[in-house]
Amino acid sequence: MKCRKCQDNAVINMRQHHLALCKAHYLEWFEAQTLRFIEKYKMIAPQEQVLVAVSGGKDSLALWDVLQRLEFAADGIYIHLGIQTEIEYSRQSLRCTEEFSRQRGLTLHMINLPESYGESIPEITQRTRRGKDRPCSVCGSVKRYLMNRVAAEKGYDVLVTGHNLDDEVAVLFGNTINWETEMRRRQSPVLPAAPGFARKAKPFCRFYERETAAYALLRSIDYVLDECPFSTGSKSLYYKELLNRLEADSPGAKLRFYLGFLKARKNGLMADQAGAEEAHYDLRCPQCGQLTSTPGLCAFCRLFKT
Ligand code: Q46
Ligand code: ZN
Ligand code: ZN
Repeated sequence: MKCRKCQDNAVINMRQHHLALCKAHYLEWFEAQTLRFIEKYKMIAPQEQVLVAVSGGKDSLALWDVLQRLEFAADGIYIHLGIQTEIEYSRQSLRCTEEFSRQRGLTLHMINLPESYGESIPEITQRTRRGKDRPCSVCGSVKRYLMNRVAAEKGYDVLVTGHNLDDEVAVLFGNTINWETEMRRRQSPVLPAAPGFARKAKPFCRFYERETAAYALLRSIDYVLDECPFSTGSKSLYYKELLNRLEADSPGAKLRFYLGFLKARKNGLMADQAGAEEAHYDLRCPQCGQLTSTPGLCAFCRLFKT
């Protein structure tokens, strides 16, 4: 297979775009597409301060790399979750993240959950008996809270995450077949800022996972290869498998599903697009001062209430 642009050997063939590219042209295409999505969905304005949620995985490190190449002022935030099973997931992902930021001289904010709050994610889950063996809901709310707080306290304009098309389509599929209309209403490439909360954006939401993986590999980014051990057996992995089968039979199906959703959204199908999930957060947590939607302690402080 030859590169569409220069006739060198192609390193990737994107069937959904009818496009095969060599290494140099793929890297160029990937950066240009990222910028196009950022501009199209008004994710980041040129002078804004960006905070990248970094996990040590391919998507978030690739995103930080591209934003830096596109000359956005992008710092990183990493949350050490204390997930130390046999693969020592947290230690490996921290190593990749720290090396990445050190090599490029980038600013990395770090929060070490066990050190700062005395407990790891699995320990909080066990003590609070929330989620049984699956700590993902506790983990998700802890990460959201800490990232929102750091973004607000340090004055970042936008918090970006490395969610790719496969992630977004799996969430959309789950929310659709379960009729989670409220969740679906909030799914968007960009969520506007609300008082006390930075804007949120997903610049990779239109890239297939294999495209972000190819970018990370071709740029020789050293990322953590293992998935978090708690992702095994999750609903979202199951949806991804189903959607992969659909994609194999019908190339481009995932992208069409997602773009169709965005079009419907734009045309007002998701009525009352109130915006950020935090739009109704108008009360303050008496303990940490963070904005919350219900009276009393916020969800994060409630986790640590003994
Ligand atoms: S890190 Fe946390 Fe994920 Fe691991 S415990 Fe679940 S939510 S799977 S992105
Ligand atoms: Zn080429
Ligand atoms: Zn609180």
